Amino acid sequence: GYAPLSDATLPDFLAAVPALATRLGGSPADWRVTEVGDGNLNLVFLVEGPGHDGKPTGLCVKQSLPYLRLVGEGWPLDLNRAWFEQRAMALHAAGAAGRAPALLHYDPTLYAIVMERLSPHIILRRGLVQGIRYPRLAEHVSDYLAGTLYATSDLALPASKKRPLVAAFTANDALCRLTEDVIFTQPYMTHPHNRWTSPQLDATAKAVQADTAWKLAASRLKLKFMASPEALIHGDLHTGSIMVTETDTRVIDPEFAFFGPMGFDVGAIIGNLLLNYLSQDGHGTEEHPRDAYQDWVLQTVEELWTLFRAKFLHLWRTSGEGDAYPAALFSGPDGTACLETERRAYLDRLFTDALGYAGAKITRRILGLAHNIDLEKIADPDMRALCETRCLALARSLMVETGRYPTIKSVTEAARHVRRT
Ligand code: SR1
Ligand code: MG
Repeated sequence: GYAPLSDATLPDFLAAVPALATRLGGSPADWRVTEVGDGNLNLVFLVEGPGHDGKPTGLCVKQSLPYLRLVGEGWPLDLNRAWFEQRAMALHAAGAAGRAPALLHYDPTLYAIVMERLSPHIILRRGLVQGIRYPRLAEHVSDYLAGTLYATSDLALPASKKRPLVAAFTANDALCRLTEDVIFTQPYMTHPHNRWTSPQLDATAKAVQADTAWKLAASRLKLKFMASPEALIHGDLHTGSIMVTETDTRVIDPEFAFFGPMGFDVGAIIGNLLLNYLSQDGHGTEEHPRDAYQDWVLQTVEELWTLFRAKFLHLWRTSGEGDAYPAALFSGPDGTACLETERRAYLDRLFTDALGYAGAKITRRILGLAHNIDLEKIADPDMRALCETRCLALARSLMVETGRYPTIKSVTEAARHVRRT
């Protein structure tokens, strides 16, 4: 039966899987286990063994807890999220090989996933807060987004293959409802889960609750999230779900995966980068200003969207085998031109969705339950409140004033403008 693993019980679990025991090398007594989970939901263990060829080898084991770790046992949460995560890892690996840790084993009784240990990678959000540049981040994240979203969409998959997948992931109801509540609903109302760290935001939070245009925008985005099975999305692609070195980038933690709107993933990463950009004023000092770093963050936002768009279009032009847009209807020069126009319009719509979701992701990190170190690590409460207020201004505009943003440059310009306010 299920029981949470511990430093003491993990070696026996791994020893029972020959491929894992061989990979770690030595005997269970030689394996060093550390619980390192600092996320909101699960247990995460790193295991180090002597290796089978004299080279020390590590594994990472992630196990569902029957409750939300951030809150405790009072908030039960479906254990089966681990099943959705490992299934999404396998399906996404087909579209974006090498952009996630290798999946090594899944135990359905313990709801435990064993994967490659990433080293010396760190969580992207931590690197961004320290002001570290990742020159290949935009290239790698756009590979992941274009590869995973295209490969699981109706543009690439025949309906008879996609529909059973949509049905399987519909059962990830618990995590979808969590997102619907904590991202699209609670931040816009008085709710016991909400908190904000700066009392200076009290009036702003009240104003948000009275802002019908903002609440409508959040609800429109929520509806699209609930009712648009466009592709198998990661579902939680913030900067804490990406591990990096200066040359490598891996996406982790797709436990919120389900068939939803592609813009939700694209917007999640853009929103988190914009939030980081606006938080940097709380991390720079006179001796070590962050202005040049902030330029790099915005440049990364621009590159990420531009590369994603180009890669997605390339995949569609070169490998469309799905049932949408049947080739037989678009033959001849007219058909080809018409389909190309439609592809660009499709990406324009995805862009608008992504910006709305970027705004929603920013808002929830300031007024909702789960917050980010980007803002929380700012020691000066007035500076933190100023950064948060700027973030909220940008977030509202992205969600409500959708017509103001025809290009990604217009978004980064708006972020620069908000920073000057
Ligand atoms: C209770 S909210 C917890 C949050 O942590 C995860 O990373 C998701 O973003 C979720 O919304
Ligand atoms: Mg996570």
